[in-house]
Amino acid sequence: MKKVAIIMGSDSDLPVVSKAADTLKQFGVPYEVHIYSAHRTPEQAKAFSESARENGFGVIIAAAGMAAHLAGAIAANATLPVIGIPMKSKYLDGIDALLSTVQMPSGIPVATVAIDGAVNAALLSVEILAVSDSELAAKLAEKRAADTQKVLEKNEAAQKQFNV
Ligand code: RP5
Repeated sequence: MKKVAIIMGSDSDLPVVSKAADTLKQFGVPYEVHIYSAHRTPEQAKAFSESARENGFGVIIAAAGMAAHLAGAIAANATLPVIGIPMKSKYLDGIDALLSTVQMPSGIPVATVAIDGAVNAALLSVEILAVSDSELAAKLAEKRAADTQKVLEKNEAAQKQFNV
């Protein structure tokens, strides 16, 4: 199976981005975590992106905050699907990173998830890999069904508590 790369701009992103790793682990999808910054380590970010396909990756998740150029810079140097996670920061609540990540020019796509949307970034990665992996697709269907069941149980509990 292809690996997912989880790249983040700083170790300060780890508390949120580690949820992507946890989610991939639940699906048994192999992944690697790296800290590369578009601004602080541009050469390393470029080298990683350029060699990602030959190194066995199928999807790259890139998380960054503030003037978040990481996902775009990685996408510029790779033709693998790149999923951007805009990270919330203390000044502009992540709107800065959201706009920096989502507003890519034509030709260099970045699939951007919600601010701090690490779980969805991982799920989208699994969905991409599951296009050609029926076992993984079955695991996704199972998770959807389990999630639906949880909401139905909460609905039932709420009805018992509030509806006479
Ligand atoms: C971005 O700047 C990082 O992705 C992080 O979200 C933000 C702040 O980084 P630190 O100053 O905490 O290292 O590049």
